[in-house]
Amino acid sequence: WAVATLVMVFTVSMAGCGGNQSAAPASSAAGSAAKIGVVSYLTGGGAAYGEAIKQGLELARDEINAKGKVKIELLFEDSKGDKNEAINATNKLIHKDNVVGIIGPTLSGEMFAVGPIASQAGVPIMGTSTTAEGITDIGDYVFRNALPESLAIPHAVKKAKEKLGLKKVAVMYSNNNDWAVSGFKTFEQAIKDNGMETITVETFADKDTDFSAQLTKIAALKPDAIMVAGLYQEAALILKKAREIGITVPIVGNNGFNSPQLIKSGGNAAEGVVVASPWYPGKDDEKVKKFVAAYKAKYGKEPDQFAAQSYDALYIMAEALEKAGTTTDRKKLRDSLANVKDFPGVTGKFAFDAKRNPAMDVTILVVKGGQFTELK
Ligand code: 1QQ
Repeated sequence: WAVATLVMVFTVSMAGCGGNQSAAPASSAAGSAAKIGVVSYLTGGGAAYGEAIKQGLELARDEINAKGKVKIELLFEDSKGDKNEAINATNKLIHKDNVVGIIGPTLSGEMFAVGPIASQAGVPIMGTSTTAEGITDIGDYVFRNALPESLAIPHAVKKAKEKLGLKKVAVMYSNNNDWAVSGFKTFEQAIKDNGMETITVETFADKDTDFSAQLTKIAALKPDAIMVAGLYQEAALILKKAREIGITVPIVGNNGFNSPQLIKSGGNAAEGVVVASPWYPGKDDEKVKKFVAAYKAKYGKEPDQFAAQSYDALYIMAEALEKAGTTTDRKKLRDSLANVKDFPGVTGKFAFDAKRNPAMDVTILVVKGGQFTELK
């Protein structure tokens, strides 16, 4: 109710400001920068996701602007991982800043909250990390270059079963996070499809810090592995507690595990973690090497998956703007985005399918020596 009320109040107050139109009001002279809004999880517990996303975008923006074709201006808004903050940020970008398109938000739950607003206003919005089931079903203006977990998780589960000889597994997921709930369902299906058995399902919530009850129960059941759908904050604590109480079996994670922050917070307990990703910085590919070198030069560290996906996302937006021949027309940008094919990104060759989801390759990673390495 609170959300619905907020949206209504905003819509009414903006009624005189010319919202809900297909083109962003052209306040700019021809040839000026395209305004792209960014809604990202920049502060709070999951800020390492947003920080990587911001850095990837800023590097791409600087490179694109230096090339002198389409110019991009990025307008960042912090969602703090909160649906209401994401809604306010999206409304501001659409109605006040008059952006031509939006990149973000970071969490699938946030996209379920703001995707309908952008769609209704006719503003293309592209998630770079929103991996839950059903994201692009929100509407024709909703895109993602994030690899959907319906594609990633089955690969991770299959490979983990083959390499680690799994038969019976325990599953844990955050039940107040839309993305983790979706990930849990995808895990369950993949476990079934690979002929394994789920011997228990344990839930927790985002921001929980004590996982002893769930893990003590799991330890007594002696599974061959634990599959966890959760963000790195909770996942790192789960890993530590599991190892502390003597659980030594492999742990398979979903997209939340793809941040190096999991390894930083989890330390030794993160060793052996398995996760699927479209990004692998050690890939023998010229484009990847160039990106990794430029990122390291700018930020003094290797780019993670979230940085790589946002870097690609801005290039995809820029290409779509260039092909559409506009910096302000939201409808033209949407249609141009929908036609992006064979884009050579650092996360692989990229195209949107008919439902504005990406078609791309997956690598299965395992944490070894404090690093993500390829599980071969
Ligand atoms: C989602 C995710 C998260 C791990 C992003 C940080 O994949 O919410 O869809």
